[in-house]
Amino acid sequence: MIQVVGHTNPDSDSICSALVAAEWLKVARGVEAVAMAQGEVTSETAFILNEAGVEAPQICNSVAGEKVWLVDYTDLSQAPAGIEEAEIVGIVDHHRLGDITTANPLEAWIWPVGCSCTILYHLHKMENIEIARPQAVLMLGAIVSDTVAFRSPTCTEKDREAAKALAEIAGLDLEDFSDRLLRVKTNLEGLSVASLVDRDLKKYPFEDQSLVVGQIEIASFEQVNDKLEALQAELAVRCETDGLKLAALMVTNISNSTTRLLFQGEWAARLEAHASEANVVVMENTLSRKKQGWPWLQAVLAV
Ligand SMILES: [Mn+2]
Repeated sequence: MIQVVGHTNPDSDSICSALVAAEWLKVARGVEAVAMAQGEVTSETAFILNEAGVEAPQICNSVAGEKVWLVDYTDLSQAPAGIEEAEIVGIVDHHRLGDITTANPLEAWIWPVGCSCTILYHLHKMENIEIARPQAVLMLGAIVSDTVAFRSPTCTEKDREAAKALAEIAGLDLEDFSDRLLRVKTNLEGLSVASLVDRDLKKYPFEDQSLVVGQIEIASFEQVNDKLEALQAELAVRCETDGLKLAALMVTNISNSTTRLLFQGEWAARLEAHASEANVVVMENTLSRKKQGWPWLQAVLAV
C-alpha cells in the first residue's frame, strides 16, 4: 500500500492533491494507494471536501517502512516522521526542489505552476484518464485556493486551463465557487492567535539555522488590527521555544494584494532597515510566499 502524503500544516492543495493522487495511482498505475494528512483540515479545506462529498484523509503519524508519494513539497522539514526509513516512489510538486533524496529511481512531476492539483489535472489529461466529479471539485478547490482565485503571480495558463475544465466537469460556476471559497479562506473567526500562526507555517533551513514563515490571508486588515500585538508575541515565543533565528508571518490582504510581514527573533535586526514600523514590513503587490515573500526574505537575510 502506497501512502500519499502532503506537507505539515496541510493546506487545501496538500489535502486535495493527496486524495486525487491516491485515486489516480489506483487507476493510472494499478497500485493500491491511500491518502494521508499531517494534521487536521482547515475550514477552507472542509468546505472543498464538503462540496466534493469526500472524507478527509486519515492522519499520518509515521511513514517508516512504507512506500510513499509526496505531494506539494520536497523538503525534509515538511515531511512526516520516519521519512528516512520510507521509500519515496513518487513526487507531485510545484515548489522549488527541496532536500529530499531517494535510494531508487522515482516518478517525479515537478512543474512551475500555481498548484500541485494543476499537475494532477494535466496528468489525467495526458494519460486520457476520466475525471469524476469528486476529484474535479477537489482539484478545482485546491487551484482556486493556491492561486488566490488566479490573482497570485504563481498562477499560469496551465492553472487557468485546468480550472476552467474542472469547473465544467464539476458543474460549478467558476466565479461563484471562487467567491464562496475565498470567503471561507479569509474567515478567521474563532481562531486563536497560536492557530493563526500555525495555520500555514513553513520551516526553512537558512545558513544552517532554522526559521519559519507563516501566512494568513484576509479580506481586510481590520480583521487583524486588534491581534497584531498578540501575533508578534506569539512569534517571539516560537523563536524562544523552537530555537529559531526568525519567526515571520505574512498577513496578506487578498483584496488589495498588500502583505504586512510581521517578524521576531535574533535576525529581526537584518530586516529593520525595511520596516515601516517596529517589526513590520509592508509589501505592496505581494500575495505569494513562494514567489515573493520568501525570495525577498532570503535576499535580505543574506546581507
Ligand atoms: Mn500547493
